[in-house]
Amino acid sequence: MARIVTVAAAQLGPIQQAEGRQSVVARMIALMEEAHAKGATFIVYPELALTTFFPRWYEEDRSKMDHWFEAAMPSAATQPLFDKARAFGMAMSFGYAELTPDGHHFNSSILVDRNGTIVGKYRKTHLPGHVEFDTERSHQHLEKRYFEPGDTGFPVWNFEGGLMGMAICNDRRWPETYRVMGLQGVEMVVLGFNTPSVNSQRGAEGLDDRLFHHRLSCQAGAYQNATWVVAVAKAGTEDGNHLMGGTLIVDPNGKIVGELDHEDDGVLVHACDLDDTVFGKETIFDFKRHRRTEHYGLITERTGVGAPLGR
Ligand code: CDV
Repeated sequence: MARIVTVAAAQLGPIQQAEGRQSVVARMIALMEEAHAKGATFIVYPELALTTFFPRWYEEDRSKMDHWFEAAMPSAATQPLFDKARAFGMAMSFGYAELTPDGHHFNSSILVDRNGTIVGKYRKTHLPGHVEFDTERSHQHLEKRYFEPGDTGFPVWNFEGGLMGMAICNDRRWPETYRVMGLQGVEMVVLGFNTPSVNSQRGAEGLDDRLFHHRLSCQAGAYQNATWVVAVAKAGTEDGNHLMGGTLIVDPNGKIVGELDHEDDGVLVHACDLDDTVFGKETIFDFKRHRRTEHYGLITERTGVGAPLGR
């Protein structure tokens, strides 16, 4: 029997700085209602879904940015989202800025089961950007200032009848992200992103290139690990700063089965058969038979580029 996960990739349009959590949660609930009407049982929202992409704003005193973070989850503002999900019997995943009780700051995402229980948490590993204000850039990207690198690694959970993993935005560009989950047999990777449509250090790299790199990364990760990938954008213009769309679902053969073509709130629903992962996992990407770990040491021994091993 097929193992179907009917997933809704729930793209959010722009969230301005002035928009409060309550309003955003109402938009997320509207997307959930649409997803439910279209038969979805699992809804995936973007990275930092509850707020504007605040790491674009420099603040000398970092503690003044704590108001963008959630000290509890569910919080008062997000409780209605959890309630609606439970009423629909809808599993969900979304990203938010997490402030832990002992004062750590992470860019996090969670898996919530159909009963509204948080069963998994992932904290973003590959933080892009910089720590200090950079006058050379067309816009700031201060994730390294406001977040610590995640401490979770890339776990995979038994969830919705399959093996589920999470990643966040920049993580999708790194093959290690998918492979660590691939080695746990992952069948679906869900991820959210906030990607500026222009490279802040190279203005010539615009929307077409950014979308190309995004698709390339998600498709390669899916194919090379025989997994579904569900990638969800926060898109549109936030206080004058444009984020690309490109919410999409990739099958385990690396093919895009659906992609949104706008930058507003919207859902993309697809019935994903987790058994479609089997062929790739048992043939060309049967890791046990084909991987040669004796030659992969540099991947964990070195972070940056070092001396060549040949002559
Ligand atoms: N939020 C992100 O991680 N954004 C990065 C940008 C800065 C390149 C991304 O990989 O899309």
